[in-house]
Amino acid sequence: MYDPRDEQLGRARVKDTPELKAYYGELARYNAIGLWQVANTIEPWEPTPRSVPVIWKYREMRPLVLRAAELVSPEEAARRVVALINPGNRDTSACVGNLYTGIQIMLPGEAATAHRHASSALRFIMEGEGAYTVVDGEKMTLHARDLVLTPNGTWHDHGNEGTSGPTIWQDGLDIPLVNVLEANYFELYADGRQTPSRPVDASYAEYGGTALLPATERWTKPYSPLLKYPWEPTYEALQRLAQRSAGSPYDGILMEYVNPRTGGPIMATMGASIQLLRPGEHTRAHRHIGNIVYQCAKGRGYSIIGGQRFDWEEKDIFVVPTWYWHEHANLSDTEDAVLFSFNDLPTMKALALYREEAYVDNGGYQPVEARELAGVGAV
Ligand code: 1HN
Repeated sequence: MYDPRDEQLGRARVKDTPELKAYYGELARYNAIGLWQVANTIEPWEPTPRSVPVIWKYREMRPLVLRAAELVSPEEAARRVVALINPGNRDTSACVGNLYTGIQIMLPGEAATAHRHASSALRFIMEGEGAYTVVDGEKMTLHARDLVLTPNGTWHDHGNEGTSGPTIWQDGLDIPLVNVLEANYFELYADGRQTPSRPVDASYAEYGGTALLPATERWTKPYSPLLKYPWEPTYEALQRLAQRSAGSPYDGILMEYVNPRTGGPIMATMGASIQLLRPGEHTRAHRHIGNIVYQCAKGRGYSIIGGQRFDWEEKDIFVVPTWYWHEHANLSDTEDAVLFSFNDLPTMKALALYREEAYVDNGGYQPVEARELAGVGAV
């Protein structure tokens, strides 16, 4: 793409001539190019995400997810998931950057077989009762708004033992990242499904205490020993902090799900957060390196992402691509709004790529572009 800054000394400015064209042809025979042919593209002036902001309204997606359960069995599909694809990332199946997300449905009596892979996964439960996930022999019961981890290399299978209806959850994975790094593998569990070898919800019993850890255990794996972060204590912690703290000007009351052993992110490649916007709160805009996938856990509001307004309500999923200006607003004057999110910040920080900037113009708020559609038909 033409950028007037590329006219400067120090940028590649070679004009095509017949001799150069012939020379490029000759280089190509030796699997080579002139660097100046691509230099300005591979050294962008600033991050140029291929992903665009998108919202998936649960009101629209839920009937499609229910339809998947009529059309395809978990046996046929292996994982019956409606994957949410960013129009800029169709080739990698990413929802934003190198993150993947999808909506998985499990009907009463159904189960999906155990497997493992190099990519890490998390799940944020959207609705339903009676489903479970088994991760490395630990069976976890799933309830609305629980966060459950399936770290890199752990065996995992799911099922629904309830009788009341489907359980639906959001899956989040780093699969596009692991694939771009060409580090993925996939293995099927020999016995189809795992026989639990630990008590139900054991990791929460051991590691879910408030600032208490088992004294005799030494956890050495590179991910959180706590595999389930139930909703009730999470929401209580958020509300307690909201009563005491002014919060962040860009994020309101923001709390990170952490590995209780290290205080660091839950997994090596992905982090997760929960944030509360108080009634009427409208945060200031900022931008940073790192992609974020949000699910509205409670309330209603809107986010302005790259100058576009996206209105959200419970269970809507939306994405903020890296380096996009973003700000959030709670539309209610009486109720809290809560956003769950997961991100690739641990990857960006581990690679020393993280940086952030505040939006300074216009009092810290982006001007909003007029537009008719927020997400509908955007893919
Ligand atoms: C996977 O293993 C699950 O285990 C869900 O439920 C979604 C998307 C891509 C690759 C692996 C699961 C997935 C996935």
